[in-house]
Parts: sequence; C-alpha cells; structure tokens
Amino acid sequence: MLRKRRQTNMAAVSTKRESNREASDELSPKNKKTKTDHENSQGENGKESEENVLSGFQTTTVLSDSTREKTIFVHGKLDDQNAVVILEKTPITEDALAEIFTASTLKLDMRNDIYSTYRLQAPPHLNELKATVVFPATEKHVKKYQRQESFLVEETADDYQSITLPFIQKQSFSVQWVYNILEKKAESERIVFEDPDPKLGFVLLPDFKWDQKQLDNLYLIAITHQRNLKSLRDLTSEHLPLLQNIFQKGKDAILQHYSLPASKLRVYLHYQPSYYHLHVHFTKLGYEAPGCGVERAHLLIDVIQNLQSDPHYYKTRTLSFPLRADDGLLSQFKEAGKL
Ligand code: M7G
Repeated sequence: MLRKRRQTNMAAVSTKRESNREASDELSPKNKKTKTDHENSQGENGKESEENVLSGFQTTTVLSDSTREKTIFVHGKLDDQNAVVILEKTPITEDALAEIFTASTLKLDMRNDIYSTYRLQAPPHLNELKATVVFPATEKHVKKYQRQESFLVEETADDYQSITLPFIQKQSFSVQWVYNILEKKAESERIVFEDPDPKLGFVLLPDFKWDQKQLDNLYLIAITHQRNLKSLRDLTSEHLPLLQNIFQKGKDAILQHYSLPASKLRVYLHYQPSYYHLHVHFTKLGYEAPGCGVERAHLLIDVIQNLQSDPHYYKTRTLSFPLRADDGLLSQFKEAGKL
C-alpha cells in the first residue's frame, strides 16, 4: 500500500551539513533524488560495498519473519562461521512514484468491473531490499533475532546487584561497534551531530535499523562519550547535565537536519538494553520501532524528572522488563526463585 510521504529530500541526510545554505538546498523538494544505500556507503566502506559478501551464505534456518513488516531474519553460515542476515523490503517513497509509474512493467493478475490487480516490476534501483549482516554472529545474536515468547521480570535493586549485574558483566554483547563510532573508526560519515565533551558529550547518528530514505521511520541513536555508564541503573542526579545535554542538543540537531520538531519525536532509553553503553533512542512519533513499548522504553523526559525528584531513583526502584524464553538472564531469575 502506498502511503503519503513527506517530500523532504533524504539524499544527504546521513552527512553533516556544512552550512545552512547547503542544508536548505538539500532539503528543497526540487533536489529530491534519494541516495541508495550503495551510494551512501561510498567513502570509508566504498570498496566493501562493491562485492557481494552474501554470495556464499548458506541458510541454516529462518529465525523469524513477518509478512506485515516484510522482513525475514535468517541464520546461516558464511565461511563456516555463524551469520545472521536480516532482509527487509524498503518503503515506497513519494519521490519514486513518477518513475515507478512510467518505467515499470505490468502483468495483469485479474480484472473485474472497476477492479484490477497487477504484478508490477519496478526498475531494479527502486526495488531494493535492506540487508543487515551480523558476521561472525554469536549464539546470543542468533537468539536475539529468534521469535520467542517473553516474560515480564520485576527487578528490585537487590536483584540488579545479585542477579543482573553479574550476568551482564559475563554475558553481554561486545560494544566494540560503539567504540568504533566514538573513535571515528566506523560510520564517521554518518554522524549527524557531535558534542565532543568527554563528560557531557555524545555522538548522534542514524541507527542501523533506519535506511534514511524517509522520515516516517526516522531512528537515530545518541551514544555518550562517557564509557562507564552501562544503563539506566547507573544513572543518578549527577548525570542530569549529561541527560539534559543529550535531550536538548539531540532535538536541536534533528530539527536542523530533518526539519522534525521535538513534538514529533519519541526520545527514550531501553531497559534492559542489548548493548551496555549508555545510549538514547530518537524515533519518529507514530513509528512503532521495535522495543518502543512501555515495558522496555523509558522516556528521557521521565528519566530526567525522576532523577530530579529522587537522585537515586534508578538505583533503588524496582524496574520491570521483558525477557525472552531462552535468555540466560531469565534462567538466573528463575533459579533465584523470582519467577
Ligand atoms: P539497545 O537498546 O541496546 O538494543 O539499542 P536493541 O538492539 O535491542 O534495541 C541499541 C541500538 O543500536 C539499536 O537500536 C540497534 O539497532 C543499534 N545498533 C546496533 N548496532 C550493532 C549498530 C551499529 O553497528 N551501528 C548503528 N548505527 N546502530 C547500531
């Protein structure tokens, strides 16, 4: 189904604006051609994007799929090592319509009275899939993407110290990708905004779930330069200046780069996160991003106010969150008789 989309040009959304003039040129409707991921990935990854790294991929199993979301999560092998590949049909954007109508081939499926359906083959460049590759993937990655039943856990402050903290210290995902971003070893050309202050600063960039072709599913993350904050649980009133800085400058940068005001944003932290290095999610209001439900997402504005009323709010409160059936942390809670 075609949805009406903003005419905003997304061509250069992943690059830093050099000046206001350039920014307004890029956002003007007449310059609406959208960069493909291929074009976007030129630069530091330009060479890599030329070759088909997936040509040797051997499917082991489909971890999950969704007809509605038009996604499939596949576990397989690449060079005898585990890999996870996520394929996703990308949305149809308004600026592609003219070319879709003029340059596609149509095969009639059926016609009845005023109704007809066709199989439409769009030109290849308008018919892309977004492919996300995790390679080599750990067992934890494979589990993360497997469809699973979930259970809600109520974690007291003591539970955090005795169950969760020891578990995440042993078992959490590597945050090397985060350090690569902070050190400009990866994705540097995608940075939208940076405050380099070591205490209050952060890097704002597109989340890898966002293809950056339309604002409807806008998704950015702000990653703190401070490396000693794992999650919400580590925050006290001491961190209010950091959180306020991320909130204010993140919103300002998104307004400047994407013309989206704060009233169109959902700004939140996950508890539990997958990656234990403090980061904040900025998504477009109305976009049902994975993990934006009340059992996992904590609005940054609420986090700030909770810390203003009680400096140790997140150190002392019971926090609820969902855990998937095969999550090792769930087993730990069960073993401790908490579930
Ligand atoms: P989270 O709350 O720790 O976990 O968020 P979640 O993945 O269960 O939501 C981490 C966020 O970082 C997610 O929104 C990921 O999509 C995003 N992300 C993960 N990786 C490995 C990357 C990456 O390499 N680059 C970028 N730009 N985003 C990533």
